[in-house]
Amino acid sequence: MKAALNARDRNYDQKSILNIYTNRPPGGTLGYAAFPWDYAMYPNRDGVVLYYATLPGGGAVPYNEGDTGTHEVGHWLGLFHTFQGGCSSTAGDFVSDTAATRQPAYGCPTRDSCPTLPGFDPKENFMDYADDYCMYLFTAGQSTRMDALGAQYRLTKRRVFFLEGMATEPYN
Ligand SMILES: [Ca+2]
Ligand SMILES: [Ca+2]
Ligand SMILES: [Zn+2]
Repeated sequence: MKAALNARDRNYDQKSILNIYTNRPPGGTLGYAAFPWDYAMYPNRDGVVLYYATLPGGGAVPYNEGDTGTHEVGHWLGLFHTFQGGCSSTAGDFVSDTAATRQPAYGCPTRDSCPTLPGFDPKENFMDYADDYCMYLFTAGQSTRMDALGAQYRLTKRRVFFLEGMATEPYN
C-alpha cells in the first residue's frame, strides 16, 4: 500500500512528507506510525496508517473524533506514549511536563497510578489511550520535543525550484 500510494514532491525530501493512509488494520488496531529516527533504515515503512473509521464521524466509537490521527502524527514526530516506562521519574516518555502513568487510560478515568510522582494521570493527553472526547492536548514539553525531532529528522529546506526547459526572468 505504501509503495503504491506514497506521495512524492520533487521539491521536498521524502522524509519531510507526511503520508497518511487509511485502511482497516488487522487485530482491532486503530492506527500505527513510523518514528522519525527509523526513516534512515526503513524509508518504505514511513508514514501514518489509520483505520478509516477513526476519522471524524466514522464508526469506531468512542475513537471516532479523529484523535487517532493526532496521536499517530505525534509518534511520526517522535512522541512516545505518556505511559511509556510506567512510573519512572527519569525516563518514561522523555517529556518532563507529562505526569508519569503506570498503564494506559481507557475511557476517561480520573486517577493517579503513580502516587509517589507528581500529577494525576494525563488522560487528556493525545498520547494516552483515552476516549477521543477525553483527549484534547499536547503539553509544551511535547511540542518542544516534536519541534526538535522534526527539525532533526523531518524538516528539510525547500529546494530551489526550476522551471525546466523554460526561460525565466527574475523580477524585483
Ligand atoms: Ca513524562
Ligand atoms: Ca502521580
Ligand atoms: Zn500510540
